[in-house]
Amino acid sequence: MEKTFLMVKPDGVQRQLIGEIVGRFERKGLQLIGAKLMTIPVSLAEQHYGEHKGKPFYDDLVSFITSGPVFAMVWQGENVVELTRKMMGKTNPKDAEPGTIRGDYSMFVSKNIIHGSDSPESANREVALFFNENELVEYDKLINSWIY
Ligand code: DGI
Repeated sequence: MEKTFLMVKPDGVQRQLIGEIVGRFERKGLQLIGAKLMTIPVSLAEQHYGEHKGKPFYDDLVSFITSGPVFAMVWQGENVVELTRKMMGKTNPKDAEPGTIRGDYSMFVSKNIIHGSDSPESANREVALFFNENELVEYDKLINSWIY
């Protein structure tokens, strides 16, 4: 089953949106297999956002993501990467549709409350960056026969 890395960013944690965001993915039918509240060290933030190094917003992005706790998660399901990107909405909340997480709860591109891997390849890379194998829990979700 496909996996993805999702993270409620420091603004989402401070705004008490963890439960709301987790609830949306649960109700969709996705399966949570790993989660932790953590403060990201600068070195991990730089690896995670390596593709943006050199861009004008890079330094602010690294300071923002390390500024307070995040809620890091691994979810699995069929096409979970594409599905969760759709549920998150566009990167800039001004373009994110109502009904999406960013569209419903955020106003500004650098405070867009959630991160989600944008391809199965980046999902594998990001899951491995944030989680050890022994932090991921494989289990049968009995309700799956009513979902798939
Ligand atoms: O995968 P996404 O988070 O949707 O988007 P991304 O990987 O292109 O960018 C990572 C984060 O960097 C994004 O969630 C918010 C921030 N960002 C992206 N583009 C801009 C930006 N921040 C500012 N201030 N300006 C930008 O143009």
